[in-house]
Amino acid sequence: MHSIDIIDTHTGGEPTRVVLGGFPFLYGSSMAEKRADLASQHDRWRQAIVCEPRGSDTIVGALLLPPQDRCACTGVIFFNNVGCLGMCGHGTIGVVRALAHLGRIQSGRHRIETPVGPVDVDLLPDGRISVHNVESYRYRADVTVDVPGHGLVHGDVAWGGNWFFITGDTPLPLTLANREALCEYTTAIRHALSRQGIRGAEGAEIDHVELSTSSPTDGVDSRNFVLCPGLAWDRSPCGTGTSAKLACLVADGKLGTGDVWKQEGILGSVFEGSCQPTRHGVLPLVTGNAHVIARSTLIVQDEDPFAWGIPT
Ligand code: PYC
Repeated sequence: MHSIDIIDTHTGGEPTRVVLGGFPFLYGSSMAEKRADLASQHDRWRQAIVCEPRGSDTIVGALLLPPQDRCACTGVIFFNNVGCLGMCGHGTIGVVRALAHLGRIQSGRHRIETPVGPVDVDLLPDGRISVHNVESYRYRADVTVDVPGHGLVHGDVAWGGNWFFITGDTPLPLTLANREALCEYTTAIRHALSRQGIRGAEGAEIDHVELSTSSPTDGVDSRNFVLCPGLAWDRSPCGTGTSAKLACLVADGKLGTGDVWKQEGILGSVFEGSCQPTRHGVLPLVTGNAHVIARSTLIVQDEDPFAWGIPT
């Protein structure tokens, strides 16, 4: 039998399952190497933690690990129902909330090591959490993809810690009532990108699709709908998706240094984004909030036919 200690949080409705202990030792001298070890040797643990019957397609796991750099407060590897992620904005906000709940960090700046590099975070005096995300950039502008049943769809390919195809072309308003149709549409885009060989830098798969429109909400700049790699939609405004969007706005001259961009998801939760330009893109700052919703122990019993979860 195995016991895994967890804290569940949600960030604007999007769940993060923070794993505190009980996971096998991972080999590697960086979070990227440890993530590779997790994926090749311990994938059933990922599945046991986030997939049914203990989890769901929407849960992102955040495995806390001792950092390599002693200035960092933790290392983390994010994963979901189908595999590991590079970075996760809502998940980082959830991790900070969990660490604060445990009394491991106080208000102020902290560093977290991720597989795509170190990320600084601020636990603000008002309780909100800011993530200084990895450098984000637009890789290709105005790309056309032919989506069966929908025709030509135009968008940008951008990096925000994960790869995104971002488009303003949407057959329906971005509302909760339309979520199933929006999932079908973005899934069709995802498959068309793959079939047509449209990829990120160094041939990376584009595994997030972001629909982005103006917002009907006063004071909010934009509303998005993000399809995640496991084909679940992000309940939050997506931290890495917001970062990728900021990079595109700056590349188009639509956002200046220090301007605040308010980004909502279809549940109405809002992230505030701003950024500093760099030679290749931008350094995004994404601010949001998260809440602790459970602290528990997952049990994995050998005699359970679904001990290691149900694959998505
Ligand atoms: O907030 O970056 C994010 C994210 C990625 C996948 C789900 N949420």
